[in-house]
Amino acid sequence: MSRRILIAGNWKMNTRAASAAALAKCIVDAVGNSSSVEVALCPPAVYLHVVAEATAGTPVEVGAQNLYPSDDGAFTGELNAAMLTDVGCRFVILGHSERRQLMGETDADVSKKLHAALAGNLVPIVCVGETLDQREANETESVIETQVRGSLEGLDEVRAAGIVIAYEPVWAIGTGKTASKEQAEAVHAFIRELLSQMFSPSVAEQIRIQYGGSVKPNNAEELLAQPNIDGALVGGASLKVEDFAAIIAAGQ
Ligand code: G2H
Repeated sequence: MSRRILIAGNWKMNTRAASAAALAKCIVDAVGNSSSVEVALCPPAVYLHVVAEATAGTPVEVGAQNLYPSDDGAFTGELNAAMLTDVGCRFVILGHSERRQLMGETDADVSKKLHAALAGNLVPIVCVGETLDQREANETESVIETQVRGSLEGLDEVRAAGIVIAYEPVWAIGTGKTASKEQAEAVHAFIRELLSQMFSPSVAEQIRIQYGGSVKPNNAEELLAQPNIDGALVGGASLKVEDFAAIIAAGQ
């Protein structure tokens, strides 16, 4: 089955209101009215409304970088799924390795967020990935399996089909080192087989698995040409219009 390529820009903690609006407008112009590739921008939460306004009525969609898994209440500093959809989000990135490392997020946390996202009609982009030490110790598959099973705990087949997984080897994030197309495809194929066992072969065929980690214009085409790579979660290069547009073009 053919899965639609999803290119998402993870702006992380970058931009200001004016530069976020300008960047979003430039990307809207670059994408045009129709695109075979799905494109989403994930700005810092305070600029979600700015980006939602700049992309309104266009094919470019908006995503958040995190959520808190609760209804409204006494959770100072947090944002829930209802708030994110209210400002125009369709996607939410969950369990990014920076949050796992810096904020101590666990697979159990990611699972709670995943269910909150789905209950709130958001499409979760669930991030998994091994560190360099783990890869060198030949633990990549066991680490990924633990993260996928833990992060998707309690997920049923019907809802599973609509989620997105992002494989982001930690050693390739923001380092300029990219997994080779063979390394990336091997892990993506492993994840798809795992999803097939967890849910069913047909559900596994529907789940999009993005690659993330120093995706640039010069490596996007070969990565996106792999049979189990269904898109890219792009950090640094998503902040440069020409680079991000070239990555989108590579997925067309
Ligand atoms: C990985 C990626 C975006 P970068 O974190 O999620 O960032 O492309 O800068 O490695």
